[in-house]
Amino acid sequence: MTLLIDQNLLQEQNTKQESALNTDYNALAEKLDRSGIQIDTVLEQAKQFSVAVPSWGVGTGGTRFARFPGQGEPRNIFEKLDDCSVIQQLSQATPAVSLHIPWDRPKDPKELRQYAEQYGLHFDAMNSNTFQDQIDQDESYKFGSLTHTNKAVREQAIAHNIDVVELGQKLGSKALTVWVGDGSNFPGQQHFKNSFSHYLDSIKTIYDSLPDDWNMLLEHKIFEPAFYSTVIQDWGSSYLAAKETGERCLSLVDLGHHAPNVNIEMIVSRLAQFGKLGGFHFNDSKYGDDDLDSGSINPYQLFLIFNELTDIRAQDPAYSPFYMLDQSHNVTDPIESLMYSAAEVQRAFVKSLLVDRQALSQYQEDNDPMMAQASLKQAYNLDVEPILQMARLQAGGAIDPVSCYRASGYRATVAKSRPADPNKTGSGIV
Ligand code: LRH
Ligand code: MN
Repeated sequence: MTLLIDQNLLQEQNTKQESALNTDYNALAEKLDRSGIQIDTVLEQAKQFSVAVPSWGVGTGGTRFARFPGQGEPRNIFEKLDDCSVIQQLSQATPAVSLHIPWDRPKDPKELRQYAEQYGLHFDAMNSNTFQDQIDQDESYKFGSLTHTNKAVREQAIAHNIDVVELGQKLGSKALTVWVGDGSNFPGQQHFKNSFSHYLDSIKTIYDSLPDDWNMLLEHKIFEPAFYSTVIQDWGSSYLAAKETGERCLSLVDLGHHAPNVNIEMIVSRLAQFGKLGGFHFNDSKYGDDDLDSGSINPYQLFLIFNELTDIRAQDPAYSPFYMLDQSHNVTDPIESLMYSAAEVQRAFVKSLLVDRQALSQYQEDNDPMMAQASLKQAYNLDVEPILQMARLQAGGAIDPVSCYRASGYRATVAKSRPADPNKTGSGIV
């Protein structure tokens, strides 16, 4: 396995922190034991947990106003995978990378697959892109793609998605995520029923091309780039489309794609109850689709979402949705943000394992709201950092990924080997 961070430095860093970790871990073990919880069983589940990294997340993100590229920006998919390998080496929770096509289209898929495998990386869900026009494109997506009034545009968008699936098969991926920005900016501009019917026909055609062991994930979003109506604007439209399309067509929940204060954990419960919860794009937000670091604004919501997922898995242990980060790192080092965010998602998962579900359901049956919410808070208020650190240490990662990464000087190294392209400031998410 190729490792870009010097293993000796990693060990040195861990050795400095190991005795403190053992003290904290044993103290937590004793505390959990008093509640009848074996810390090692939780540790094993923490070690099994993983969340995919978005290829587009290792470059500096921006907004429509500006993008301020950082040092050593990855200039192609290979350099993006180099950075993803560092995230995995130190966090040991991100072995999968989610690609976006055409941004990451390789000349030789076999070469790209081998390049990833040298780092122990594999490819998660593929993302198609019919929200931007490519230079050599015949039809424009200005007024939509899979829902466009013009059949030729819809067919072009369908063909692109089928092409992404064929590429994904060569790369070992097992899912296609379809997010379209299709919608309108003015009342009257778009016929709601006709546009949704076009969407259903287009998605069905793509679904019929899907390999039998693949899933299709439909991603809803309340607004942007359309600012009056969006064809797949919420979980309701996504669920209806997934239900109409087929068994392996599921809904994907991007946390930032909801109006402020929407109860996302309840949407998670609803979609799962009807067998249509396929995956997540984890991030955080305060206003719009801010794509901020997971758990950075509302970590309790992230915990409540995993509380629902762990409750679902209590009934169906085989249930395993696609977990991906989908963030835009405008002011931090993307590698640091992705390592930290992967740990925050893992933290929410681990805390959800510590909820006394028997007691909780009894308080719910007895209509005892104080004790019901207190039983959730009891788990949420536990500091599970020693379990996350021990999971990384035992898997060969860093007890403290960010400080180890900074000590490695990796960013300074790639800043030299990847001279900045002065013309690539501009704006936009990547
Ligand atoms: C849309 C979205 C979608 C991706 C894009 C990069 O806002 O969440 O998942 O295709 O971001
Ligand atoms: Mn997303």
